[in-house]
Formats: sequence, C-alpha cells, structure tokens
Amino acid sequence: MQGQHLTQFLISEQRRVGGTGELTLLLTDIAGACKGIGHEVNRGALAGNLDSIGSHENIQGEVQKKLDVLSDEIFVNSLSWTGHLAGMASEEHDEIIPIPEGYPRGKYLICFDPLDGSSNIEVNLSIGTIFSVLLAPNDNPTAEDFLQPGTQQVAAGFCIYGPTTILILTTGNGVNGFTLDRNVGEFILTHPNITIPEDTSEFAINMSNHRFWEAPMRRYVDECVAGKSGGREKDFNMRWLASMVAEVYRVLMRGGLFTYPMDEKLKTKGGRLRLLYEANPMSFIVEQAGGMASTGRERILDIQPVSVHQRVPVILGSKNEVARLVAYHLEG
Ligand code: AFP
Repeated sequence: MQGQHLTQFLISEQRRVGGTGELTLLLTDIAGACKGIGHEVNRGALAGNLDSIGSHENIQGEVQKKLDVLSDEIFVNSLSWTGHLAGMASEEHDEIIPIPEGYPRGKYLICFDPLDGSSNIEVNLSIGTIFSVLLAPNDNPTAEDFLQPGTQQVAAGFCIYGPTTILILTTGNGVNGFTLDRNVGEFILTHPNITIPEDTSEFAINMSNHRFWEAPMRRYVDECVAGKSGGREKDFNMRWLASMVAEVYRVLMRGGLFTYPMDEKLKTKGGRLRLLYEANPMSFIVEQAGGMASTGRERILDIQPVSVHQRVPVILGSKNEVARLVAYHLEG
C-alpha cells in the first residue's frame, strides 16, 4: 500500500511467505547502509568526497574514488556484525570478504557494487549501490559458493542517489520503489508494483564503441538511428548516462532498452559489466518488472558463473525490443 514504510512492507511480505524474519532484517540493514552511502554522496565536496585515491586501481583496473572506498566500507561495516550473512563479495575487493571472527554468521551471501557509475561523481550525476542476495550453502563459504546462477537470487535491488534517493527492491514477487524521506530517515513506498512497458522507442548505448560492436548490434542500432526512414515502424530517441543504476531506473519508469554489448576491445574480458553484482541483480529486477535481460545469446539469469568478477554483455529492458535484438544475434 503506497506510503508504507519499508519495514512495514518487508514484514507484510515476510508474513505472506511465512518467512523467519532473517531476510527482513538483512534488507533493513542494507537499506540502512544505503542511507549512509547516500549521505556521503550528498555531502560531496563538502566532505572532500570527490577526490580520487592517487592512481590506485581496483581489480577492475579502474582508479578508485574516495567515495568508492568509503561506500564499500559503509556497506561492509553495516552488514558484517548483523548475523544474517555468511560472506560478502564486493566489486572493490579482489577476494570474498569473510565475516570477522566473533560475529555470528547467517544464511545469506551478498554480492554488491557499493558505488556504480563512479565516473559520474565529480560531475554530480546520479550514481548508486547495487546488491544481490543468495543463500549460503554453509557458514564458511569459499569464492565458489558465490558462483550461483542469477535464478538462485533470493533478493536484489539498487539504491539510486539522484535528485531523490530511491531504493528499488525485488524478493521475487514483483518490483517496488521506496523514496527516502529525509525528514524521518525512512524509505517510503512510492512506486508499488513497477512494470516495464513491453515496447519502447528509447535505447541507451555508448555510441563511441560503434566500430567495435558485433554485426547484430550494429544492425539494431543503425536501424534505430534510421527510424522510419530505415524500415523501423517509428523513430527512436537515445540516452547514455554512464551509470547503470540511472539507466535501469529510467527503464523501470518508462521503458527502454539499455545495453553494454560485447565489443572487440572487451573480447578478452568477456564484457564490461560484472555478472554477480551488476548484470544478475539488474536482470532479476527487470524480469520481475516484466522486462527481458539477455547477453544477446542467452538469458543472463541462466549463466553459470565461473568467477566472482566475471563480466558479461548486457541487453535489458522492454521485452519486445530486447527480443528483437536477441533474434538478430541468433540470426548471426
Ligand atoms: P564506473 O562505476 O566505473 O563508472 O562504471 C559504470 C559502469 O559499470 C556502468 O554503470 C555504466 O553503464 C558503464 O560502466 C559506463 O561505461 P562507459 O564509461 O564505457 O560509458
């Protein structure tokens, strides 16, 4: 019911499925961590949060921003002691993060990107936190225990730090959005039962990579650019925000197709976006909202991961446009 606090919503969901309350408490703690990250994002230059950290690169080969590290610390410190997790995997850590000795361990694993879109920090554009919750097979997990297909996710979500801070969440029963009311420090249900329109005339891709794309992707994008003059039934609009959370949020709000496809430069890496803490959670959310998510050749949620920081090509959004692009890939 619109206007509910996040905790009320989670408890009613827990009662609906007869849950123990552990997932409710974990998601409440995740929301608390996102509030903390959002606070540091909003403080920006006032807290010296816009700086890069020298030339230090993370496992992704990207120069870390101070906010990347701070967001990661907030997430890890907010969740380590709660007793709901057996382990964590973060974009910012080469290895999985064990729960410190002395803290109780729980039945879940979490994979997260503490601050996605960080190339936008210094230009004040929307960025966000992405998370994926899995069941832990034991309470002393190894990296292999995180390598579960996206269909195994128990919950997934993201928090977008934009003009408003909004938490998007699915536990497998649809997608709901909660806006942070800063006056009371609560996430309030403002976007119940989000559904993605099946059709769209808006696509999002980094066009500067055009010459590196595979033929099916060039064919699709060239047709969108040509619009009605090129055989499509309508003209198209383009967006590119360099922030996956912002792109996916727009797709959830009004439809669209977002893609970071395979290209010649990325062949050896497998793609740009990371499977466990970007593609899988976003694909779970998009499918739960009635959309589609594919690499172009297979459903993202069906992929059997082979490494924690594995990358994949991503095409997601309005299902009729994604289906067309997938068909082009299958035609070759
Ligand atoms: P950063 O977190 O390094 O900014 O990467 C963001 C991202 O993973 C995803 O959120 C964007 O869609 C994509 O990369 C942007 O990539 P380009 O910078 O190549 O456009």
